[in-house]
Amino acid sequence: MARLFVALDVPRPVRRKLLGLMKPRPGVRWVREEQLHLTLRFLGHVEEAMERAVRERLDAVQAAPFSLRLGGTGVFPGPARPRVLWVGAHAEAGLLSLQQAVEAAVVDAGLPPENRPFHPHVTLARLQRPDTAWIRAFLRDHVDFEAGSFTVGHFALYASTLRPTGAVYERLADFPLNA
Ligand code: 3AM
Repeated sequence: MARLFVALDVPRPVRRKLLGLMKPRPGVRWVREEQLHLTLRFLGHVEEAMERAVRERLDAVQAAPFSLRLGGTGVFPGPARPRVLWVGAHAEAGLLSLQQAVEAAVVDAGLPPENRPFHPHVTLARLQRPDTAWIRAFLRDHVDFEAGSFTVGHFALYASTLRPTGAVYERLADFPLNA
């Protein structure tokens, strides 16, 4: 059984801009450059047969390439209990229609629907200590942060393996956008 998710890759120039935010700080576990991504759908642990069905349905997704702009920063679940520090994605039509097509594909494959709202973001760091003063200052300093725009021409299926040092992601398959 693999722990899977569907995500967008972040191209190198945009990753470099995100890396520029990552000043070492105790209790802040920054995401490694090669692991930066925007999750479209977390699938959880799935059996091999279900993984095959999901891959088939993802292969059949019809969606056009679109432009995506990353900017702004925030925390999950909220400022009172910051656990994840992220850069936002502007929720434009292209992104939302791909996310909906991916959702329909995985439900069609037999997985239960996601009923939580989609908050498009790229996780920058996991926060191991509630250093709320530092977080507040970071969010204030980066309120106008822009990481730039890029064209999304594919999405990917990833496996996530949980390790004591954090999750390690492996790209399993690429799905081009070509509608
Ligand atoms: O895009 P990010 O890095 O925020 O937090 C996990 C990560 O999201 C999320 O899926 C991505 C790849 O692991 N994730 C992990 N467990 C999850 C769960 N039970 C989850 N998302 C929703 N439900």
